[in-house]
Amino acid sequence: MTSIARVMLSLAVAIGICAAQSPPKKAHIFHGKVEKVNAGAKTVTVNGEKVEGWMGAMTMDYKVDGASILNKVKAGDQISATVYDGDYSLHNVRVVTASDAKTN
Ligand SMILES: [Cu+2]
Repeated sequence: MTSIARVMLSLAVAIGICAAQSPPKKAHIFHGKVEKVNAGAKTVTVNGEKVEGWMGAMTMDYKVDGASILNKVKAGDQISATVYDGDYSLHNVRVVTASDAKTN
């Protein structure tokens, strides 16, 4: 075997091992109402609906996948987000219905 072939083979094995160790996590869609934005802790307190196989209906603090979303949501907003098995943070948060509350 040439040294190039040897390198290619070990690379292929390494990639194969990486892929085997990180199977795609199951995604769920989360719906809830924002109770509070905790800018310091970079979390949002959300009254969430039950997500089968992920979380019951409850109000709790969730981490978000980027701090910028904390400026886009406010108390009273209905949001949806993508969540993954084994990861209790909210990804790709979308405001579904903005709160009527005046924020000036
Ligand atoms: Cu919970």
